[in-house]
Amino acid sequence: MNKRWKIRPPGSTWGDYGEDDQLGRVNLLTPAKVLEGLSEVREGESFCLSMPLDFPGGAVLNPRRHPPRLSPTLQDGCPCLNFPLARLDGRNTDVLSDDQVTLALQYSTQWDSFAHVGAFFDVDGDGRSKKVYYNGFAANEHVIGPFDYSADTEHQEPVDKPGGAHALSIANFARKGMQGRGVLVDLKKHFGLERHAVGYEDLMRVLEVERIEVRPGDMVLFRTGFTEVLVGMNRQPDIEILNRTGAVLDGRDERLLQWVTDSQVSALCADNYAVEGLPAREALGRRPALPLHQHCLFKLGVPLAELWWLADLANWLGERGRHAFLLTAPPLYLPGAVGSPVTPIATV
Ligand code: UVW
Repeated sequence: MNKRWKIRPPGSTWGDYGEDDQLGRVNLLTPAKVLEGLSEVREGESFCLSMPLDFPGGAVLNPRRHPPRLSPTLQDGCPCLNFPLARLDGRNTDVLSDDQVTLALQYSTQWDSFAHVGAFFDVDGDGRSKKVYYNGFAANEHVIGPFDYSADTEHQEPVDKPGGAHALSIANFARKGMQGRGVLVDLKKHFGLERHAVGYEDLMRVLEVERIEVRPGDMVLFRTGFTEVLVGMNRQPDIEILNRTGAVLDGRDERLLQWVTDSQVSALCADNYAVEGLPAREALGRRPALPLHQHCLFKLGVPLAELWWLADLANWLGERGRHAFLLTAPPLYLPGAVGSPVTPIATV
């Protein structure tokens, strides 16, 4: 019996990769998978799949997330930018600059860890739902915040423990390396720049028409054109336009979710805001607000990545009728963090 759960969510992979597993489908990024990615490298050309991290600009895409603020560190109380070390010792010839940043970790091109979205679930089978994350890691036991919030009242208890994701943090993916075979699906080519909810049928048609083979362990990248429109707004995003821009996965399409399960992809990455469409389509009764996030991050252990820059890679591959490449996309090795900026590199 597992220490943290007796009952796992239906359709989840909890326990499949070990009792204490924190990598989920990322386990499929094996040495063989890295070699498979390497075998897709034919020209040795590399593409940076990140936007500059001060995009989107402002806080309109998500009011919780603000642009990075850079500042110099302090050297004896003096901002350390262009600081002559001769001020410390007259013989020194050096000039020193050294800085720091306040950064919302999911502001721009990013990875979501499994600590990003959990759910209420009755892991003990005693009729009481608990706040848990992938593989039963528990809120305020493993993923610790300043308050223990209750769902249906204003009630909250302060938590007197060191905060952060002590399990499931983004550091797990950094240590793993996030390298393997990447496959790009160009949804912009098929659905244009208008908002379009891509369901199972749509996706199957694109994979078939493009003859794209998605193999177990692949990291799948969806190009929608969203960041292309966003970057064109030059850090002054127009949210009305963006809310109507680009394809999004339909997280309420059960067949699409089943495809994510059955295909055994190791990660889903997109150039749009949330991979899935938010708000998701209406659904009756109690249900996740972020259904694809819940399916991937909570149930399967499939990381999501968002706001990637895919235009250059997609155009290059498209001109050559190619879809696969070596993807190398480690997040920051930042223990305790829920999300992370990333500078993914595709090598073709
Ligand atoms: C949300 O909070 C909506 O998360 P994400 O950036 O993963 O879409």
